[in-house]
Amino acid sequence: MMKIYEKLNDVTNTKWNKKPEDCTNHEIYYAMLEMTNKLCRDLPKPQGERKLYYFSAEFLVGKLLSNNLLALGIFEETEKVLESMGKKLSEIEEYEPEPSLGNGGLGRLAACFLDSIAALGLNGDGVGLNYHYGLFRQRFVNNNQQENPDPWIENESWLEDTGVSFEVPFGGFTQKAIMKDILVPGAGSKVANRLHLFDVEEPKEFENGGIDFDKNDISHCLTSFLYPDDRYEDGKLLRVYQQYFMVSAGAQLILKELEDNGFSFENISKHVVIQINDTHPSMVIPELIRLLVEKGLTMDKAVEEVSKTCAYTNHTILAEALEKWPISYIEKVAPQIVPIIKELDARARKVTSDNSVEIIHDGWLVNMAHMDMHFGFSVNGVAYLHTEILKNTELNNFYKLYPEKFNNKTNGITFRRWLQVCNQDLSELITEYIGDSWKNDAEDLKKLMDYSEDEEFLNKLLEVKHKNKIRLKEQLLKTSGVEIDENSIYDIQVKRLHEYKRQQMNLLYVIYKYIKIKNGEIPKRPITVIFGAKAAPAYDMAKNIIHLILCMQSLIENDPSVNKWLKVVMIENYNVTWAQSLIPACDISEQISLASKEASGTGNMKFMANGGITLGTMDGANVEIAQLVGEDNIYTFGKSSDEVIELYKNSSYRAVDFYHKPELEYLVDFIVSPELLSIGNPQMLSALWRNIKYEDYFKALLDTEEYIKVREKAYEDYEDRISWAKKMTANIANSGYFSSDRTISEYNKDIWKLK
Ligand code: 26V
Repeated sequence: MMKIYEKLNDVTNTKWNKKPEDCTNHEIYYAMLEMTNKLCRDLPKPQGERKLYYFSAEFLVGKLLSNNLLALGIFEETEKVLESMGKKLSEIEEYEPEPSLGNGGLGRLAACFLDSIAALGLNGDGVGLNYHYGLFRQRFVNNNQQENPDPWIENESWLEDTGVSFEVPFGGFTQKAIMKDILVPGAGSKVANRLHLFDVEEPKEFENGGIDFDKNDISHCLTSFLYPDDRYEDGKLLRVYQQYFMVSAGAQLILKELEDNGFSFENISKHVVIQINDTHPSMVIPELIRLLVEKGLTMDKAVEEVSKTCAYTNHTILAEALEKWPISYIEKVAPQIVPIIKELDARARKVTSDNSVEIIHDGWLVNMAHMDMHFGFSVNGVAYLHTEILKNTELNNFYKLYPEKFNNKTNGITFRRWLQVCNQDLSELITEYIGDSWKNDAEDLKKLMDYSEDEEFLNKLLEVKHKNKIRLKEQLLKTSGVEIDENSIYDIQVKRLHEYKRQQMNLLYVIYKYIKIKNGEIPKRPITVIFGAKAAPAYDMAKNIIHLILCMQSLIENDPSVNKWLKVVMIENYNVTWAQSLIPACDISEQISLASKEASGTGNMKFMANGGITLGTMDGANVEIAQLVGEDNIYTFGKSSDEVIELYKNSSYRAVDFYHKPELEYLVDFIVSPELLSIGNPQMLSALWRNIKYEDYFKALLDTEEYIKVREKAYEDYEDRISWAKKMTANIANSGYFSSDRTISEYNKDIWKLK
């Protein structure tokens, strides 16, 4: 026993001269924050001659209180102590602000990885930036997305001052980088790692307004927002400032720690491994070379060592995300690394005469991923299919040059947050039947298959799902006044808004169903279609899609002939906290990207582990889900990735031909129907309509017909509750493969080689 009450009492007594039971929930939150952070601080750092630095522009850590209590092994005891005072942990946690330090899957993956690295007791820290206002807070105004600052740093927070800082040399001025830490306790390992977030000394304060600001005010605004609007040059330059700031401070930290440990810089690759998460941190390669040369290494030696230190993860094949920066920008931000990038380009040109793999294109454009692949020792994709596509098509020229560098690491999620914390009832049910070894090894969830025909278990499983659906209903009612029916099917698509993810195709189904119901074809059971998504502020088509979701929500809500049977709910400001209530309540998980475009997906894994049944294309990790659960336990549809790749190669997809099919035309045209035009913005709706009809770059219409059929079939199957519960069981039982503990063990075995 930890004597939690005494520890809490110490804090509340010192802080406010009160007993815990006399504190408000808000006070208890601060007291628990202080108590928990102290317990984390008391944990030793993992030992080892070799250390991982996970560099990432995003760490979407979510709320940390429950997670950290669980890692410290005091979650249940704390709950009991709070209960004895008439308090609930979930209510106290409402006072914890969620840091929005990420955009979506890439950032959440980094957070799951930190959790697993610590749980496995591995010596590895995260390196990133301390954005004060996050991505943005989303509000809906007139059926449109409005972006506001999303502050999360209070006087008392998980951030710790370290007293450590570095000078980052920008062209024309230096900027001090202050290092703040968030502690990362490992579940069961009794050690804690750190997430190092670098910050400027005097960050600008934003009031409640929008997210526009003076992008030239680098020294105050560098860490204001993640991904400032980069339509214009000042925004693009600010991105480069952010990236260089992060990697220069991170590289200096690495050298400081080498020195503190008495290791020689010559041996850096023996003691350090850097994982470059997407291309945002790629400048760490030239920066580290520069610093090592400053320390006395020859250029040859520095290049050789850094190449044995850095490993690159690719998270997407979408061209827009594979960063290329004009060398003139780098010249302005960090002129000292330009000669090194040129040197690396020259060296790469000696390896091959193939210009397609050059680092500097046409003498002016730096391809960050190319630098990573030439001067890193590992290149990995994030799901089996994605890695195959990288090897065989997108990065084939690099694969031919360096086949030994390529490897797959299928993504994973931490079951601690995504099952134990977010779905306590399901966790208890699982433990009641198979014991709790699954908490240490998620593969043990397989034991649940022994109960896949056990009606008592299956009924209990359905009851748990129902309870979670009621909980979500109550939360929605409280936060937004929207009322949903717990006996309806909860069909959920939550993820970044992007045309390739095809939220617009989901909407075409909603339109289909709306028209059917209007025509008197009532479904067997009401359907609740839930969306959650943020659109990048400069991505107009994504905003048009959000607009259509909100207009459909309003149209249906106000139509008494339909609203008993169909409901659309768009979650405002979807984030990790929302995900933790939505995922346990989900019946059907929409994973409907255009095949070949979703590198992996990780939401798909979270839904699976919580008994949501996937309705999806054979894309990303869906392919692996399908393989694990078997065809009876997933609904798949759509053209294969090979077929889609072929369509792009031949430019042979014509949206308008699909549009003219009688099954589709009336659905697409509904976007500009009088009903919708009277609710929404005609320009936005017509732009979306025109885009789908004439362009549809991500081929939503290609799979719509089949999608509608399969979705109808899933709804029909749902009515046989016991056989549905069997599908749920197969999904939960086979989800263990997607534990990020497994993913991290593979990274360690194949790439990092720590311990
Ligand atoms: C793209 C963009 C585009 C708009 C402006 C800001 C911005 C920032 C970053 C990116 C890169 C997106 C890369 C990404 O998030 N990939 C996702 O990575 C997940 C983790 O591996 C994976 O599960 C998802 O399939 C993949 O889309």
